[in-house]
Amino acid sequence: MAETIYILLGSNTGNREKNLETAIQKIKDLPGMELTATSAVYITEPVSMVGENPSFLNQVVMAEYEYLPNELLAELEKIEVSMGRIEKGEMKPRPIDLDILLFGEQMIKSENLIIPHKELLNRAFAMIPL
Ligand code: PH2
Ligand code: MG
Ligand code: MG
Repeated sequence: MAETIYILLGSNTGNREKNLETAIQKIKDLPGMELTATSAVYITEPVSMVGENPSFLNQVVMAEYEYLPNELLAELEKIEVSMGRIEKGEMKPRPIDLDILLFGEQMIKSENLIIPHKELLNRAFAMIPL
């Protein structure tokens, strides 16, 4: 049975609008994924990042997804890498960051995945588009 999921997109290097569009297209093309809604695009101040950081564009997409949280995580990481993400650290500028905010009503705490996203309630750049 498909689950309703929400993914936060964030981009703060390169052509940020285009990065969001490209990432959304790649999300749409994933097996088992049916995109159902996209939020507005928000220009946001970088939060808890070090040094000079350009502002972010943030957006949330809603979808129906047929497979498992870990499979989604692996697919999103592949998209990040295909779009030029080098470092996984939180603090570096990135062409695209894809974070799973919610996965149905599931609560997950594994080594590589925490759902709901652990900072969700602290981050206006996620909560408002959500
Ligand atoms: N993501 C972060 C840290 N800080 N700030 C904004 N405005 N938008 C983000 O997406 C963001 C951030 C970690 O992934
Ligand atoms: Mg993030
Ligand atoms: Mg991330």
